Amino acid sequence: MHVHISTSFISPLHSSEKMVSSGGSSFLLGMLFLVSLVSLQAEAATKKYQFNVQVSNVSRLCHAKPIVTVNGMFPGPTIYAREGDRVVINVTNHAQYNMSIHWYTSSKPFIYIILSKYNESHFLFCRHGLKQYANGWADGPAYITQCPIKTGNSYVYDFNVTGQRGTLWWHAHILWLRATVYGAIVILPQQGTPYPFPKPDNEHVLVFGEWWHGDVEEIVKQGNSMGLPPNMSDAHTINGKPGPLFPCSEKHTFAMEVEQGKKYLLRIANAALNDELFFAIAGHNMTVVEIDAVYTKPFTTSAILIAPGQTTNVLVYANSAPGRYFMAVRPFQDVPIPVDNKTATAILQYKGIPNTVLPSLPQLPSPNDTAFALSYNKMLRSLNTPNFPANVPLKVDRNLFFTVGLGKSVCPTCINGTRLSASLNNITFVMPQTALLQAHYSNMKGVFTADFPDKPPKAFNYTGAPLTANLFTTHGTRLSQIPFNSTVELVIQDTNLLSVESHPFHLHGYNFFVVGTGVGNFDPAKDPAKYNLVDPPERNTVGVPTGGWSAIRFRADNPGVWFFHCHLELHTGWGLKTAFVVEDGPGKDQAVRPPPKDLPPC
Ligand SMILES: [Cu+2]
Repeated sequence: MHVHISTSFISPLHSSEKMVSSGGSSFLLGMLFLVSLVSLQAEAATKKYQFNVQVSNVSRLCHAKPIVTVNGMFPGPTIYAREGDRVVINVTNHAQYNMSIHWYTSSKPFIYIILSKYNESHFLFCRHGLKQYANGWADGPAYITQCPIKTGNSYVYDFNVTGQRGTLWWHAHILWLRATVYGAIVILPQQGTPYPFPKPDNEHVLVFGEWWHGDVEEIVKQGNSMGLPPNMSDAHTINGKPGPLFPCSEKHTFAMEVEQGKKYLLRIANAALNDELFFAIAGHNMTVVEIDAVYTKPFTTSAILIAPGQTTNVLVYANSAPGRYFMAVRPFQDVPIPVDNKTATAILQYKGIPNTVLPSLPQLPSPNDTAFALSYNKMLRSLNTPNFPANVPLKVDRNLFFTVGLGKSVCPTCINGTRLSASLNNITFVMPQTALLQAHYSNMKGVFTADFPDKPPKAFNYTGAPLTANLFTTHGTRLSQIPFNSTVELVIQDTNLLSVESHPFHLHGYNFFVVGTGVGNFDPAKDPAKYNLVDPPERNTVGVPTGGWSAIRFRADNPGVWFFHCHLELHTGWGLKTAFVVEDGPGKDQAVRPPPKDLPPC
């Protein structure tokens, strides 16, 4: 096996460097201790990790199966850093995969890993939501910013954590491998900088996921061969565990001990492949303080809604009667589309309470509770203080309007000769064979065209009666080109092609402000007057409401090629994606950096 060692692993950069390869709260305590030892050192540290991508046997729901893991852990290790740190992760791919699936059944945010095609396995990592300035080489989505890491090879993801603090996550970014290859990223505030909310006594990471009995890649392959959705998951999980409502799950239950009177910060990420989730804790409200690593105005709620790709930090006060309480997740799905509607649970347990006490279940919103979803999202506001301002672009240089729809594509081997697909502005995205960022950086012709239209080919009543005729989409690797530093407003409009549905859209390389959202058709004459341009939520993934629209704004000040896609793996795989080519700026550091020497070849 060839192992690539970057020179940065040989010559230490800082005395506070530490190679770390495990997660968990005990590790966090250890790291906090370590950091406290060097608290006099004002400069940023470098946090180094070794990620060995390897196959391990894991048992859930009475079935054992081999899964792809990082360092044999499921979920994978939590990455800990402080704002301002440099993070260096050497990813080595030991997994072997016989890949014969459509390679574009993959994608998503923070750290991603990729496995790929042509009977070879390749890995690629992408950090979800970390803003790599001019450094898309460390972003990770396969064939967007890099080619995959082949079996036996390594690649070093080297990036700085700037202007963000809170919780993000990382995941495989090829095929559906993020089903088991994911973990959290915890970004602590800079040394000596307090949280802008009451200091928690302790904190815990909760990552939600989905579990299938069978081999996920095989299940996806079956679905693709028929042109239909693959079987839905068999369970949801909290920290990889479905909880005691499922068979053989006594050992596979995440429990968190709390002490009466203390307060806890829960760092929550939704790593599920296809499900937006409600989360609630029996007997306890939650105070939302941060989303997608941006502080929010605190508000208290009995449940949260979190879409795949998103993260949410909440404060929980252990001030109920000492006992055992279920924490539970269940999907939100407000149209009649089949969904794995089973409830996964974990346990919040007061110190001293025996395990024999039966926990009570929380009251989750019902799965089709549209009103809860809309009102919850309206509560989200940026903190917008002098220290944490909301720099919303007030003037817009470029107005974009993208329709989101399902559709059909020709598939001679599929039932009826067609397969389900999805499109933006009626374009089903075709994945390239060369990474788009490489093609852009080296001016390679013939890989993509920069002519993605600013609006759909023709206007129609987007959210009227379901449209079931003329559903064939066009296909292309078409990107939207944006001049450096221009301000962009993008309205994402759901449509009733086959069915309306809620879509969580994720933009790489940027945070954006969700300045407006609504149900029905966006009205350019009336809706902008209702925008929140003062303290809108700032995030990297937005849930576009079912049969509605969301308007986002961002300043295109990060040059490179940045993936934009639905975070439902099913829809991404069907082509619900494109990318922005943000041009270089005039300044010396406003251009895409040269690629690292170890960038995997295609
Ligand atoms: Cu979608």
